[in-house]
Amino acid sequence: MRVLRTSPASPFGRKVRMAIDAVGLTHDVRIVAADTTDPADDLRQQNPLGKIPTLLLENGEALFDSRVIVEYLDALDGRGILVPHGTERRIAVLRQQALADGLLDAALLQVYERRFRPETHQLASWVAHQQGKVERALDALSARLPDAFAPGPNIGEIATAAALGYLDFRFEGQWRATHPLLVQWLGDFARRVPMFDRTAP
Ligand SMILES: N[C@@H](CCC(=O)N[C@@H](CS)C(=O)NCC(=O)O)C(=O)O
Repeated sequence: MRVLRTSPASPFGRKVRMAIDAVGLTHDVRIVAADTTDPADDLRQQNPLGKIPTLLLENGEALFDSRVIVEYLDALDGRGILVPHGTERRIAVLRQQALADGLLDAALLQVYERRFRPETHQLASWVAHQQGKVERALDALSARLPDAFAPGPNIGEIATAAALGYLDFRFEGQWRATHPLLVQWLGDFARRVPMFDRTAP
């Protein structure tokens, strides 16, 4: 059986768990918790980067990062659910994923700055630089809500939901006050994709 190394708090892990469900593989992938800060966790043997999510295949191969795992799931599935067929749609959805993933990278860097540096060594200008990316990405997501193609959900939608869910989890949902269209979009997504609530941290 395939194994997904992840943790309940990981937004990239949440993205992949939703993607696994979207292609109907939830019961074919076992979730095994990983601790990225623990040198004794065999995650570092499985993925030299020591990052989650990492997908372990039955042939012993390990897949990372989340975008490669999504490509694998999409190729396995073949129906174009995660990444729709047709160049225009495909590129639009992959670009949407890149935007949401980039938002997450910038949010995670802020969390790590606070988590791993003593307060006296934290750089406010660096945090502000990352927060600028988050805010511009939110504006862009709001100005152009993720395209939905039947049957879906596609990876642009899934990655966007994972990113907004992380801002709810780690940044007290402050984005909600300034981005009502995205609030509505996420509510609709959650109703359409039950795995969003099921993977909440
Ligand atoms: N580009 C990677 C990002 C993955 C990532 O940043 N994962 C975080 C947890 S959500 C992690 O493993 N952090 C631990 C570390 O960087 O050492 C992906 O798409 O999978």
